[in-house]
Amino acid sequence: MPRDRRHLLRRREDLAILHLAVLATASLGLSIALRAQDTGWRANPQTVEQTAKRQPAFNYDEAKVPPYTLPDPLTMNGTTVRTREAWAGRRREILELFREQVYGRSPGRPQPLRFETVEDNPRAMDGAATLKRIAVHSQQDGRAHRFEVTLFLPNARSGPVPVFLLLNNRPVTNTDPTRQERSGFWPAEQVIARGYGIAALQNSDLAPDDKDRFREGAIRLFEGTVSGPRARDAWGALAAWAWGASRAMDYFETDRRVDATKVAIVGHSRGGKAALWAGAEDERFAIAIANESGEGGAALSRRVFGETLARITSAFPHWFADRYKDYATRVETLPIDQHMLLALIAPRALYVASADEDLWSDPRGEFLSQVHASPVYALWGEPPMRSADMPPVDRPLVVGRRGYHVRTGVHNLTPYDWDRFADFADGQWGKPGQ
Ligand code: GTR
Repeated sequence: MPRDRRHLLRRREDLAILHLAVLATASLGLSIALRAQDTGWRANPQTVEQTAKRQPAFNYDEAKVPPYTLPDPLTMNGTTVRTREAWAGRRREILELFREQVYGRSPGRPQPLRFETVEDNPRAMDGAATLKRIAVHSQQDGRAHRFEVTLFLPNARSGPVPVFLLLNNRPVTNTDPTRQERSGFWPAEQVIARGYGIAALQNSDLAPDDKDRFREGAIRLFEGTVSGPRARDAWGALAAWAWGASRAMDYFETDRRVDATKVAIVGHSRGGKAALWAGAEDERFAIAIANESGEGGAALSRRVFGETLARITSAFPHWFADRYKDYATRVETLPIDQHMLLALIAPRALYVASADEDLWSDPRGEFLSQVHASPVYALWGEPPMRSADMPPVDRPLVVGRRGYHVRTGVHNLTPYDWDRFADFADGQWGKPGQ
C-alpha cells in the first residue's frame, strides 16, 4: 500500500477536523477555525455519561478510541486497483471474504420458485394504494418453504413504480396489511403519498431470530435439518434474511407495476446489517439503506466504540458464519472491515443513517465507513465523503450517490428517517411523477 494512502486510512477523524481548524486559523482567522470544528456531530456529553454508566464494559469516550489501521479496499496482495475493470476482480475477492468470514455462504434462487397472489386489493388505504400480498414458495429436494411479501403500490401513479422493501425485524404488526395497526417503523401511507411503493417481509419467516431455532426456515429448506454440525462458513440468520430479500426481488421482476430497476432495500439495526448484505450479494438492488445498523452493519469493527465484535458474536452467534467469532479478540486480523461491505454496493446508491442517542451503534463509526468506501466510489468519479464532513443532527448529507444522516433521538426507525430515504431516492431517480 502506498505510504500516503496508509497514512490517510490510519489518521483519526478528529485529527482531520483539527487539521481543518489549523488551516482555517492560518488563512482565515480563529472564528472560522472554531466554526469548522463545531459543525460536525459530536455525541452529547450527557448521553455519553448515561450510556457509559449503563454499560461500563464498553467504550463511549471518543478520546479512548485506540488508533486503528483499516485494510485498503483497493489493495490486494500489494497491488492497487485503479480502474473499474480491475475493481470487478477485487470486488469478487472481497465478497468471498465476507461470505467466508462474516455472513456465510447463501444458496441462490431455489428451483422451482413460485409466486402466489394471496390478496390483490386495488382499493387499499381508502383508495390511495393497491395492496398485494404475495406468497413466495420455494422448493428444494422435496422440501418446501413459504413466506409472504406485503406490497402497497400508489394508485396515483401509473406504470412501473420504484419500491422500498423493508426487512422487518420487529413484530409483524408493524407492517399490518389491513392498516388497522399503523406504525412509524413502516409508515406506508407516508411513503405512498410520496409516490413510492412500499413492501415488507418478515425476517423471522426466513430465519427465526433465536440461536436455537434460526435454522427452522430457509436454512432447513436447503440443509434438510435443524440440528447437527455445519460448515464454519455456513450462512447465518442475517444472510437468510438477505436471501429472502432477493426472492422478493425475484417477484418484483415479474410484476409489471414494479420498476425492478428501482428497488431500495431498507433495514433497521439487525435488519440494517442484513440490508447491507442483501445489497452486497444482490446487485439488482439499486439503493441500499442501513438505519442504525451498527456492529456487523455499517459501523467499523476496528473502531472500539459501543458494541464490539466480541459482544455481538457471543450475544447473537446465529447471525453470522461461525468463523466470525474467531475474530472476537483479534479484530485487527480481520481481512476486511465494514467500509469494504459498503464498497461492495458501489457504484449503486447507498444511504447510512444513525441516531444521536444510539451510541451503541457508533454513529461516527457508521459515517466513517462511508468515508473509507469513498476511494471505491471514486472509480466512478463519485465525490468523496470526508471525515470532516460529518453533519450535525438532522442535517442530512448527500454526496453524489451516497447519503448520511444522524437523527435526533434514540435507536429506532421513524417517519423522519423514511422521509429522508424518500428525499434521497427523489435525488437519485427524480421525483416521482403522476
Ligand atoms: C442489539 C444488538 C445490535 C442491534 C440491535 C437491534 O441488541 O446488539 O447489534 O442489532 O440489537 O437489532 O435492535
